[in-house]
Amino acid sequence: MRRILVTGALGQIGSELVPALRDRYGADRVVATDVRMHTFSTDGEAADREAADGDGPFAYVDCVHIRQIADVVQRYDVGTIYHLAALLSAVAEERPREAWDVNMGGLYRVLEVAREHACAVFFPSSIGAFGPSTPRDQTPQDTIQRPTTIYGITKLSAELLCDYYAQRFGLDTRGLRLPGLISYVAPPGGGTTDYAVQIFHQALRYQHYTCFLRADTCLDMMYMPDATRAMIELMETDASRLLHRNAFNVSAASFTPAQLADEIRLHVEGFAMDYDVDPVRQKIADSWPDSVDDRAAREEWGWEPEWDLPSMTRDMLHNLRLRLGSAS
Ligand code: NAD
Ligand code: AKB
Repeated sequence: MRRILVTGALGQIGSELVPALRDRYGADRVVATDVRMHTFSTDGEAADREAADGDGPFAYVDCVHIRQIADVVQRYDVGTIYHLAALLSAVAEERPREAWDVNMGGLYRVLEVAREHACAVFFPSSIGAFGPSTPRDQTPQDTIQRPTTIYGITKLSAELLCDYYAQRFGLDTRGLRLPGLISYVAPPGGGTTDYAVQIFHQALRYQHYTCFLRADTCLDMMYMPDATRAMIELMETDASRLLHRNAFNVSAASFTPAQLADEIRLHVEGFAMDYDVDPVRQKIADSWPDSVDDRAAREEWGWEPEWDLPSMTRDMLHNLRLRLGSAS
């Protein structure tokens, strides 16, 4: 089996996807890469700053530099790339030019290297690829997509670019439109759905959280173990079953900040939440669907979420209590 490369591997998703891939395929089969470093020596070119971090190979790769991607793909005989590197929605809105360069430039270079070396590519799109004119409830798989954020514009363009490489060059590109992801291993990287992670930390530390979205802002969410499993299952599916290769709607739960706070309150006595709405992130959230229809994913490759709001909340609090050393 040729190796797997993960870009942006030290982020919220990569911190759990890399271990999940290593458990499944073997530690030395999965090369983690990022522009941040676990460990590195300061001499030599950036692309050569490389370390085996004990769990498996790690290399510095800035995905806007095609040579750095190509070197690692060649050196490790990579056959599949999970391309996670990107700027998330709130950060992208602050730095739109960088967001375009990293999100589009990075994907374009990954696809070019994949074409050269016949690699399969996984691309994580987002509910951000939809916009205010998209049907809001149970958003269909195939529908109007006119995103109004730079993040959404890069995600929609990326979906189309992945389709193009599949149709034009026969590249095996696949992807998911992920909802907001909730996890306790690594912090979220600057998105609109980050409140749904921060709330757990603050609830345990201070029994209080000030939310930057309005109480009634409904968005699709998913627990990270479901998300990493979905990515691996999609990439393992026989290609002949896939009609929507690059942008499957997937969902596990859909809720508002007020509903999440009520669920946490069942486990954290006295937890209180107030609101200090951030107009930028609220506007982004208001342009996204309340919930998506993921029947295409269920029918074409058997997608089935395992975690709902109550089970995810229990597990998050349990694991964070262990991490904070206050198990009770
Ligand atoms: P994150 O911000 O936590 O991590 C992104 C990683 O990319 C970081 O470690 C960062 O150092 C790295 N990076 C940034 N610029 C880079 C570059 N030029 N070259 C290489 N690496 C670079 O993001 P995440 O939450 O892990 O998301 C990963 C992907 O999944 C992104 O494409 C994101 O849009 C998508 N996604 C995430 C969510 C979510 O809720 N986390 C939801 C939908 C889609
Ligand atoms: C963000 O809020 O930017 C991400 C996403 C849903 O794409 N979590």
